[in-house]
Amino acid sequence: KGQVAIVTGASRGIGKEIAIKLAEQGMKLAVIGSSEDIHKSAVDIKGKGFADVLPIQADISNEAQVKEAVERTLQEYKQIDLLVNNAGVGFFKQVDKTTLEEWKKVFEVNVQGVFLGSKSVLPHMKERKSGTIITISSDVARYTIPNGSAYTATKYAVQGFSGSLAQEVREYGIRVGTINPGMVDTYFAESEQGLEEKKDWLKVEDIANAVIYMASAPKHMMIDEIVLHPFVQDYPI
Ligand code: NJP
Repeated sequence: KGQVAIVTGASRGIGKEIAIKLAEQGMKLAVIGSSEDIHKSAVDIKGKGFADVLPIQADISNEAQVKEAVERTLQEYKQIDLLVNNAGVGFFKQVDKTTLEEWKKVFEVNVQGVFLGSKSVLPHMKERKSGTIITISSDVARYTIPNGSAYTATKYAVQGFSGSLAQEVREYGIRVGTINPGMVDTYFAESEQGLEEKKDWLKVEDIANAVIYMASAPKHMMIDEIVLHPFVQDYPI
């Protein structure tokens, strides 16, 4: 209670639900999104009875904007206990049909964004000798899928990044983990939420509950990774 979380990519989908569940736990929030929708999302969350929601419109792949977002959060709340690196994009195409711009974009948001978000909160967390960084990765970080080379590559990268960071910051009492979902019913990859064909997929609440479980682990316990997928999804691991 009274702790502070930053959730990236909270304009909709998984990130918005994570923010709501963290607020239910009594946390104060800074929510980040690159579009104006982040302001509407913050209004929705406040409408559920949670006052401390600071919307910040920032592109997670832009170093200056991410730095400013973290500074604004510290000005407002004086501390940051949890960073949830959730913002992500994806597209699914054959390699020879993928443009360099598409390749760069998915790496900028999914990998550079996780790097910049983490880098920006670390000096503060190191100073306090406390903090948690959770990244929403993907179950495709554990196997491969056709037409998903760029997206899959970003999630393998995030997995490597988080593992290394976890070892690096353990001496500061900072915990780092990933949550690796299978298919989740969101707006991901230009989709819509609530489509009939996605009725058996994971719900945003499932991922948000995993974040709560990981973030509230007792001090003596470290949860490195949570993998979850729809019961109906093939499990080629
Ligand atoms: O996607 P979606 P999800 N800077 O499209 C924001 C992973 N995942 O909730 O920028 C800052 O509904 C965007 O806001 P805005 C996935 O890889 C998903 O499913 O304002 N924010 C929106 O809030 C990703 O890491 C599935 O438009 C940026 C959010 O990101 C995470 O789950 C499966 C941004 C995207 O919401 C959340 O994705 C899986 C930027 N540059 C992993 N660009 C799945 N859905 O099936 C975008 O394994 N955002």
